Amino acid sequence: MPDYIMKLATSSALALSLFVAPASALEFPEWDNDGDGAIGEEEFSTGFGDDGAFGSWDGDGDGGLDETEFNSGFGDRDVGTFSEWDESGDGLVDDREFSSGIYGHYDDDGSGAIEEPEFGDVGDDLGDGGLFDI
Ligand SMILES: [Ca+2]
Ligand SMILES: [Ca+2]
Ligand SMILES: [Ca+2]
Ligand SMILES: [Ca+2]
Repeated sequence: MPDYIMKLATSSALALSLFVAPASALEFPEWDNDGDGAIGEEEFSTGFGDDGAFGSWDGDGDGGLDETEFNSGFGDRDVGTFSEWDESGDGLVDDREFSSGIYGHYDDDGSGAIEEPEFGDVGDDLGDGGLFDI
């Protein structure tokens, strides 16, 4: 291949790469580890890592959200009632109940998985400091 074509190819590849947006943490395919077109509960919590709101909402650090912590965390978001989230009924939403509650909240159609359109809502709720930090 003549030199000038090589140069052209190289420089246009460079130019192209400038237009490719950096990978965002909210790219659906990156969360869908097994590529089945849906985000399972495990993939979901992996995606969030430690970014969940749970720790910062647990004001007294007892490892669970009582009703006051729960309500002040969600504010006036429509996520259902505290008792729906507290599956064990012990008056605290622990981290497991929290993540399954969050998951169920986004699984709009109750299919047991978060598909790409549902995933869009996750992005809408994700602030700079993590989920619901807006
Ligand atoms: Ca998957
Ligand atoms: Ca607490
Ligand atoms: Ca509980
Ligand atoms: Ca679903």
